[in-house]
Amino acid sequence: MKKVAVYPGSFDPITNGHLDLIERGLKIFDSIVIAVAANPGKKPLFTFEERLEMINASIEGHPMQSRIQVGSFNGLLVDYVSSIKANTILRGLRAISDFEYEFQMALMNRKLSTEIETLYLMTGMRWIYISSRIIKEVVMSGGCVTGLVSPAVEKRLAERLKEPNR
Ligand code: COD
Repeated sequence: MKKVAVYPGSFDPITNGHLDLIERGLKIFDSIVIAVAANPGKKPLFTFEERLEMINASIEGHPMQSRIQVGSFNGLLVDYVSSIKANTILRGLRAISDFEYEFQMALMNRKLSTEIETLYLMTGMRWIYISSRIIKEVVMSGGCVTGLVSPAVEKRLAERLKEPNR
């Protein structure tokens, strides 16, 4: 039986930290489903369609692309995981600051479904300081994020910066 993990997130936008986690996850799982939260708790900068488009553009041509799927969900994550007959949620940990939220989320998801386990991978050292939030902050303040996100994401961020009513 194929081992499938669901990697859920806001991906607002997807960064190289996310992509590194997916690549390392594929050493353990046969395939990974990137599950984009249609309406994440935090108000996203990018629409759902834009976030999906940036993910697809970022994995386009990746050597492991055939083992990466992109999905989306509304409502409870555990319901989505069950609906695609998976039983593992993959998440990343950068620093102690991530731990409290991730711990709470893993325990709540286990309370909601005892069939689903959450697996954490430590960030790659190169990406330890990268988050979607900090990427947006740097770009919106005129900084350069080359090498920290895919070229497609960098382009989209630059376009958003130029929009008059942002
Ligand atoms: N290195 C390693 N990991 C990283 C890096 C990096 N540089 N950057 C981000 N990550 C990890 C994050 O720690 C996280 O594990 C994952 O990548 C995704 O990150 P984000 O920021 O894109 O996604 P989140 O944390 O906003 O996603 C939260 C969800 C949308 C998954 C969550 O709110 C959810 O499941 N909502 C649905 C409602 C629900 O079921 N709630 C009950 C459970 S709390």
